[in-house]
Amino acid sequence: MALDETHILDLTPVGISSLSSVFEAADPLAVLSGIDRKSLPQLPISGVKFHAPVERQEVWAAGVTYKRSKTARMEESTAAASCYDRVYASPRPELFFKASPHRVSGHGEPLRIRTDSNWNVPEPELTLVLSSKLQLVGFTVGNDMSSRDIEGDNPLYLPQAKCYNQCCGLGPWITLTVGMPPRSEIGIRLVIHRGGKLIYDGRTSVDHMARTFENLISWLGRDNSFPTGAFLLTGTGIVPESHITLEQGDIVEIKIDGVGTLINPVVQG
Ligand code: DO4
Ligand code: MG
Repeated sequence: MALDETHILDLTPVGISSLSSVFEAADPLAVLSGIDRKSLPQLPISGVKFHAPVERQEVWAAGVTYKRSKTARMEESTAAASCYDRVYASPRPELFFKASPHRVSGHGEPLRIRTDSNWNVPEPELTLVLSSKLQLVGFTVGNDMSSRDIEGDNPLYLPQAKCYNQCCGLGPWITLTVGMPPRSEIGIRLVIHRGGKLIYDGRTSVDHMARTFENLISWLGRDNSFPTGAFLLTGTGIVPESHITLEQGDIVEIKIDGVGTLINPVVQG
C-alpha cells in the first residue's frame, strides 16, 4: 500500500497478501483504515519492483467512448467508419476482451509492438477495478496498446490488434474509489519519449467521456460473470496524430490524476 509519494507499507505482517482479500471485503476501505500503520515495515518506493496490480482477474476494455477515438478510427478505416460512428452513439457500448493476467505489464515492465504491425500507439485509459460482484472498488492507470494498421485493415482483426503478449499496461497501483477526485477533475496525460526527447504530449479529461462508469459496468455484467473480479479500461480520449508510431526503446508515460504515473519502455516483438 502506498503511504505517500516516496514510501509503501508492507501489509503482509497483518495478513494482507493479495489484492482480492481487500477488494472482495464488504468494505475495502474499512479493511485498510483499520490497520495500525506505525507497526508495519515502510519500504522506499525507489527500491521496489512493481508488478501489475492484477491477480486472476480478466482484463476487458471499452472503445470509442470519447469523440477523439471515434474520429481517429473513422480516419484509419473507411470500411469500418460507420461502425465507429454508430457505436459512439448507440446504447450498447463497444466492449472487448483485452488481456489475461499473463499478458499484462506493470510499472517499469516492457510493452510490445507486434512483429507483424507497422503502426502502433499507446492508449491511455482510466481503468476500473471491479470485485466479483462488479462493485467499483478502485481505479488504476491502463495502457491499451493498439496496432492501428491491423485494426484499420478490417474490424474483424480487432482481437489481434489488441490482445497479444505484453499488450496491456496496468499500474503502478490502485486507488480506492473513495480516494478519487470527482470525474470532472480527473485529467489524463500521455507523454512519449524517444532517445531522451519528448516526441508526443497529449491531454484529455475523463469529463469528455461520453458514457458513465455505471453504464459500462452494467453492460459488462450482462449475462457475464467474473468470479475473480475484473479490470475495465474505459477507452482513450487521446490518439496521437497519424504519423506517430511507437518504436523500440520509446518510453511511454501515462499520468492520471488521483492515481499516479505508469511508465513503460517499448520493445519490438
Ligand atoms: O474499436 C476500436 C478500439 C477502440 C478503443 O480501444 C478505444 O477507443 O480506446
Ligand atoms: Mg482503447
